[in-house]
Amino acid sequence: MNTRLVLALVMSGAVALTACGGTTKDSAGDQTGGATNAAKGDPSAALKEGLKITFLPKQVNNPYFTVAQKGSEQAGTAIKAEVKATGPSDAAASSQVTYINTAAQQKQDALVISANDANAVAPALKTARSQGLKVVTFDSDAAPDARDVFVNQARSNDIAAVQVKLMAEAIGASGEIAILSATPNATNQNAWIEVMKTELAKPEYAGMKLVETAYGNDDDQTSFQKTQGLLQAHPNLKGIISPTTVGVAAAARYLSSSEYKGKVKVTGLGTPNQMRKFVQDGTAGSFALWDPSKLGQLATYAAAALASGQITGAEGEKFKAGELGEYTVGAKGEVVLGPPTVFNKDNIDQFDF
Ligand code: RAM
Repeated sequence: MNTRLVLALVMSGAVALTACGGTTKDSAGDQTGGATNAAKGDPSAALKEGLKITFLPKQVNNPYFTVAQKGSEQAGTAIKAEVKATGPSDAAASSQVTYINTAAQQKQDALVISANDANAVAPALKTARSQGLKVVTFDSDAAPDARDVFVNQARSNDIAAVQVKLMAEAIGASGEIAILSATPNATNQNAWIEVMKTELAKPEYAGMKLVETAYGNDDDQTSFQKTQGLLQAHPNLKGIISPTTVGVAAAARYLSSSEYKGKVKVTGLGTPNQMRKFVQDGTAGSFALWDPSKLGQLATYAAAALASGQITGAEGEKFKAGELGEYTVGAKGEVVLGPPTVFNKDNIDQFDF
């Protein structure tokens, strides 16, 4: 798999090659963040066995998080930790609060969470941390003073830039485009959208005009309907960028059975397994993502390193993440998995997630 991943990354051409397992990577942060820990960890401290780790995704019925959960469980098995996955069925701002409280009450050692809202979860996270729980955000950050470490899937700038580039390639850098996002409060999508707007202001994208940003709330049906709404509201629409695996699959499904198939382009962040049929039927060309399983793994290793006292979340600390190699905590308590991968008809069959 690693060899094929290397090939695919090289073939993609759009991204640097560092995302494969087994390599050693350093990271530097680019999102808002800030580890509050002044104390340094003890790198020689042994990883504790029997750690209790709660895995809390934005929502449980999202295939992206199912894959991330598998990675978390895989890491848990490797380090003899008990990983318990739980979470809400919707990605609403405060839907995770009760799960955070429960993790603290159950005296879990660490919480690995993709936050639905940076601030709505913060008070519960702070209370949990004051009771000894270590908090790792992954995928979507919480307020920096409410967590120890943020494991980012890739640098926000890279994630945003690749999507604008793919759309420009799809529509000849000309025409109206829309964004179909997740929830309006999602830290990750909002960060990417801000950078996309900056990208779109560059001279090479002067022919592209962002006419609307819609929110499908990471709900399949809502995203499907919002796609229909965008197409009706903007008869000259040339493309939709959906920086969410739920949104991009719903948008592609709508387009694939509509008169717009192949005419209105779609790209964004999708899982290869959800997007395969739309690439094969010509609805979608290229799209991007990282391996959610590796993201779940890395976040869980970071949680274990924190709970074992190896790291505190301070910049420069290093920890081992099993087969993923060694990682360094960057500025603002951020650890970066690696650059995104671009998928298209030539490489999509090499991926199974
Ligand atoms: C959805 C979620 C997740 C995001 C991916 C790309 O599954 O919104 O947070 O990282 O899309």
